[in-house]
This record gives sequence, C-alpha cells and structure tokens, in this order.
Amino acid sequence: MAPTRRLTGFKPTGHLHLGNLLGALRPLIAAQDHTESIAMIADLHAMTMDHEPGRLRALALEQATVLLAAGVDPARTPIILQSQVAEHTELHYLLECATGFGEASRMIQFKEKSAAGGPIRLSLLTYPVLMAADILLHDIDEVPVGEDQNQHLELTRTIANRFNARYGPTFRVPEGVRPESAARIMDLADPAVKMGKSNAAGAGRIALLDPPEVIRRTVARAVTDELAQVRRHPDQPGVTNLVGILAECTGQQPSDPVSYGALKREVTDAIESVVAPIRARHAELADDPAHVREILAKGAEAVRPRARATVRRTRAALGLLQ
Ligand code: AQP
Repeated sequence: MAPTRRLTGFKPTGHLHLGNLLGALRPLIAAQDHTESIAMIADLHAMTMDHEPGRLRALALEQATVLLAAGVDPARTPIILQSQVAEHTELHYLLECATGFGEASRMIQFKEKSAAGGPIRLSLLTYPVLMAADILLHDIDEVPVGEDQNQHLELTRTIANRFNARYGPTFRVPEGVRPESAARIMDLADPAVKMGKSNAAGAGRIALLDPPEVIRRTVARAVTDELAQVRRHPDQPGVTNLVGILAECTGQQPSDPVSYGALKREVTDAIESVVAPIRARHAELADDPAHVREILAKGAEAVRPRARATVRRTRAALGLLQ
C-alpha cells in the first residue's frame, strides 16, 4: 500500500515558537518514517493581512532553516515555499470558480479577523480556497489540523466532493487528523490564549531561537495561581500549561510534590534541552542561506510533477483547451 500523504504548513507571520514545535513540527518529524509528508512555508497565506515585504522574505527563510535544524529531512520530506510552486495559485483560481461567495464569507476566521477593523484584503476572504488548493494540488490524504482549521478543511472536502461530482473524478478527498501529540501550548503570560506567532504582546511566547536567558525570564514570569498545587486542573490553566510543556518536552510528569519555583526551573531546563540543539544547528545552517534556498528549490522540483498533473486534470475537467 502506498504511504499516506500528509501536508503540514507554517505561516511566516512571525518566529516559530514552542507551540509550533510541539504541536506541528515534532509530529511532522516523527511521521517521516511512515508517511510521505510535505512541509510547506505558507508565505502566500502570510499576505492576507498587512505585511512588510522584507520581513516576510526573512521569516520565510528563517522558518525553512528552523525546519531543517529541528530535523525535517528534505530527502524524505520536501520543504517547499508555497509561492515557488506556481501551481498553488493557478489551482486557487480554478477552485474559486467552483466555490460560492457565501461559503467563503461564512468562515469563522474571516469573520473574526475582518471584525478587527482596518482595511480587509480580498485574499483574507479567499484564503480558505487557497488552502484547499494547497491540499488538493498534492493529492494529500491527511492534513493534521487543530480545531481552528477544522472548518477550512471541511470546506476543502466540500469543494473537492462537489467538483468531483459535477466535473468528474479529479481530486483526492483529504481527511483531517489530530496531530499525534495533543499538545496545545498556551501563552505563558495569558494561558487563556494559545501561544501564537503574531499575538500582539508576545510576552508569554517562547520562540525556538530565543537565547537561554530570555527563555528563563519568560518561564519565570509565567502566570500561575495561589493554589500552590502542581497538577493539571481546569481551575489552574497556567500551571496546567507548564506541566503540559514539561510532559511534552521530557516525556515525564514533574516529580511530586514540588513548588511553583521548582516547577518553573524544571520547565526551563526541559525547554532548553529541547531547543538548544535546534538553536545550535540553526546557527550553522544560517551561515549558508544559499544552501537553504537550494533545498527549497529542490523541494519545489520534487513536488512539481504531481502539482502539474493535478492542474492539467483540473483544467481539462473544467473545459479549458489543453
Ligand atoms: N500554541 C500552539 N500549540 C500547538 N500547536 C500550535 N500550532 C500553532 N500554535 C500552536 C500549530 O503549528 C502549525 C503552524 O501554525 P501556523 O503557522 O499555521 O500558524 P497558526 O496555527 O495560526 O499559529 P500561530 O503561531 O498563532 O500563527 P499566527 O499568530 O500568525 O496566527 C499548525 O499546525 C498549528 O496548529
């Protein structure tokens, strides 16, 4: 049986953080042995909100470098830059011709982000269609999705099923899967929200390239509570998050009983032991950006034949002259 094909994407809207590592990057690396995965830096998705061109370029290269430093093996898992495989945008347009305005405007993320005010880019509305194109282009079987992406994956499935029924079998219909690790890492300064790349303050974010001193300070300032009990409990979101991070980083629960101070020291050490090798390898790789760019070019080359075939199939199904 052919190995399962998976797609995992990272949006270069900021520096990759501990949440990205534990929730997406480690599962991707672990799956390299038994899946045919593609790692995608979704730079086109990073342009749906106001963006700064130089920063986008720098972050795209940095994320590719961090993926390599963390252990993504480009020989098994092509690392691609979304914008360098032009078939993504071609299929995006073709799928727009098979998607309703109502379907796109119903997406919760669009409603939330557009409600924030300011000019709204049209690409924010059509972004889930581009995501559908990303997935359908590569004949993906499985997409690891967090809850916030469920609705977009469902839209992908709807578009694919409807297209297949209307124009003939064209797309493989993907399944959403929960990542192997159930980790949802919360912001250390505000455990009610997930750790994110573009959270305004970023005071509770651990970036994978943060120096040890910054990590120590961020954990030391992590929000806890007055209960003085080291356990996972809904009434203790801050402590639950720290215990969860410790468990994910070490595979162990904290030794019991332990003070919050001791817990934070254990968490700091555990994070440091996970990120130190990534930081060190990143420093080596960052010395040779041409090598990383070459890996991206090779990744694009590796996925292009399948992408071209999908676009050809789609164009033919829609009645475009070949
Ligand atoms: N806090 C998190 N805990 C666990 N997993 C997480 N992921 C993101 N944050 C956490 C997973 O990382 C992958 C890549 O995420 P993304 O680049 O698409 O961005 P995102 O999901 O929107 O996360 P961010 O970091 O919060 O980005 P911004 O701030 O730009 O919106 C995904 O698999 C995601 O589930």
